[in-house]
Amino acid sequence: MEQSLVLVKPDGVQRGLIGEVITRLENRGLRLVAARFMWVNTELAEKHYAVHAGKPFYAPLITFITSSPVMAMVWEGPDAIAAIRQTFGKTRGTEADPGTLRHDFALQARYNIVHASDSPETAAFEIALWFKPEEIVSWQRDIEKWIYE
Ligand code: 3AN
Repeated sequence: MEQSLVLVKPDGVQRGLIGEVITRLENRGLRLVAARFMWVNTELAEKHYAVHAGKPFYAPLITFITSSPVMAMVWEGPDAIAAIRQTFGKTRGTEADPGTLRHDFALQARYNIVHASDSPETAAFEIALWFKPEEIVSWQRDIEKWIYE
């Protein structure tokens, strides 16, 4: 099983899209294993986006992610990282495939509703940054026997 950090970012929270994001991931067959609704402080924001330090969009990105609460979650499932990124679509709303969350709800790059880990290495780093090991819930959905081969 693969795990991914998922954030419903300030724009998604303010637009009332937490339920939409969760519904899409539940419908896909993925399993929620951790969740926390929270304000992000600058220290956490800078650690999370450290790979983007120095890029032109870095400072506004830190301001944005700390501007309103976020819904932080960990989702799990077979090929969860690829599945979630496919469900969310490309970074920029106008480049995201029709039917993806970002296509359906976003236009540009910064205000793109969600974050999802982009590799197993990134996922391990991000999950450890956002959650304590004891906050990850180990469980199974009974329906999974009809979804996971
Ligand atoms: P993704 O969230 O699709 O993995 P990343 O990791 O490349 O995208 O970028 C992290 C975040 O930085 C994006 N979610 C978005 O909020 C912001 N971002 C990325 N590229 C741009 C850009 N060209 N202009 C403004 N914000 C950007």
